[in-house]
Amino acid sequence: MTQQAPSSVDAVIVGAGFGGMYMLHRLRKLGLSCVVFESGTGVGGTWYWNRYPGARCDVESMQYSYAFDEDLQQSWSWSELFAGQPEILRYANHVADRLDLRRDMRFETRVTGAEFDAAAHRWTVRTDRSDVVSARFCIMATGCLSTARKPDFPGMDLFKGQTYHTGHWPHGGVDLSGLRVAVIGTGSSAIQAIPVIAKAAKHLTVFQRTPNFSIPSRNAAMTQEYEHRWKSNYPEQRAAARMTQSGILRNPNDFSALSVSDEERLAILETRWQSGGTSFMAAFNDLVTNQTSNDYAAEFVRDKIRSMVKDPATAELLAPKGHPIGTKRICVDTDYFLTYNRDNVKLVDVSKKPIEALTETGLRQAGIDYAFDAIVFATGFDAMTGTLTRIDIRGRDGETLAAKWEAGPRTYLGLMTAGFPNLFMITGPGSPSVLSNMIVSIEQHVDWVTECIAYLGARQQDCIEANRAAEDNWVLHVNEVAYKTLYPSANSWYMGANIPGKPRVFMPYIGGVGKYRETCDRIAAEGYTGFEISPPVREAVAAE
Ligand code: N01
Repeated sequence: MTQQAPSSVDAVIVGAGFGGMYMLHRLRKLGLSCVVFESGTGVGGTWYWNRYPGARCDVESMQYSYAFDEDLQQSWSWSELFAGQPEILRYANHVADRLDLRRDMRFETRVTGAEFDAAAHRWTVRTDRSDVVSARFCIMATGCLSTARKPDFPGMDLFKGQTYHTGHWPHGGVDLSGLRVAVIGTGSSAIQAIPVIAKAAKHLTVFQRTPNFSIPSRNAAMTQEYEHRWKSNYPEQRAAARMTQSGILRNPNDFSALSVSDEERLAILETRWQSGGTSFMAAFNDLVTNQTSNDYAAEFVRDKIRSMVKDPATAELLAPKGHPIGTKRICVDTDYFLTYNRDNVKLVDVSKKPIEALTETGLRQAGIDYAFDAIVFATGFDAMTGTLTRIDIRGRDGETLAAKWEAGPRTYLGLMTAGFPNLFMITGPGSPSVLSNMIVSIEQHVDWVTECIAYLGARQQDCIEANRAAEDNWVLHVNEVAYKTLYPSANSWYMGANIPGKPRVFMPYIGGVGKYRETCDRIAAEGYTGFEISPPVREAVAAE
């Protein structure tokens, strides 16, 4: 049974993923009363929802884990280099037990609205269980990829078989054995799911609109030696990771792909390919800024695809040509391309002839009727803004967040947005977020928010709000930095391109985790430059 929420708290936290969990822990330590609302039945966020076959993190587990608690990081052991979803979810539950987090969490409860009362300096937060909670702070730990999206093909309700979305996979698992299965989409989720589904299904048809670059993960069982190498100086390694570009220690080479001979370039790319994972993109320092350098790396991967996939026509379809490598989220896989050598797997190109409709028995594309028992939508998310703008958030003067962000998200540091005092975002648009190791960025944001709230408390101040001019400058800066790279040239979800009608704006901050942290720390040390801080309402009235 989900307990009734308290009617008044210091802070409402929305979401019980890694962001919401750590936020609750920090604010409790500060002595604040909190309630966390979570629409799922348990903690874990992304790792609670994304239970599709093959789901696994593509950042190494020794790095994709909380760093704030030395006992926790020393005592927890990962079984593989890249943990699978079930293990990461066990870890999230372990942390929730260890810190006794669930007593302040209300599950199966979705926040539907939050309204700021400028006269009282308080938020009124409403849920779909009719809770009405008054709070001084409202913290959106809602995740960047939490609103799953299905295309609206005609006949969506006609299909009589089973349909699934990778981001809302049934908790009991799905038995696809012996079935004719369709997967729509070839992003990170599909690239992980397809090899596993292919092994179970009688036949698998993959509908691909855009091929993606993918690097083998080279996942393996964790060895004691490797674990010890990390744990013997964990705090130092974590500190070093915090100052990198991506929040991941991955030995970046600090020279251009154009500064070496053809042979050396190939050898370096081959070494990165063999060691596996996203560190491939750290082979040279200009892969996402110089088109020629990028072309070398992209062609290298295309050649690998051609060498792995036996049918030349299928290989050519799988070899991405329309965007620079890395400008859509680089994928990491286990046997993805080799899966297309199986007799029971077929690739269908829908780039020029889109899926026309779902039918009672399957789907229609290019005038052909395909019959399936199950259709898997691996079609992604309304990323970064979708979850926030679906909540009826009303700031000062009743302005809604959805209206304010109509032409694209506007934030100061990805932490706050002007007109919405005491509303914080964890890894919001305008922060490194999805371009980084999410746990590193979550910890940085939670720490910053906690220290900011402590600062207000220590000075008997009540309210903090981003200043519009500072926000305008930050939005400008986020754009300037993005347009120095090749990223905006791709039709990616970073640009909102996967959602019809979504403004084309590069949403995350690409300036780097380390530099961004320094900026946030400097702004806090200067007394929160670019923010307006105000005293409690009674004092403010008395001073007038
Ligand atoms: O979603 P996506 P995802 N007809 O948006 C296609 C993180 N993640 O769930 O590219 C046909 O990347 C769409 O085609 P196109 C990671 O950050 C992390 O896979 O728009 N196809 C695309 O191929 C990742 O980037 C991990 O042309 C349609 C696919 O669906 C993010 O989540 C694992 C279509 C959607 O790909 C999202 O990944 C998994 C249509 N109408 C995910 N509509 C790890 O850490 C959409 N598509 C490992």
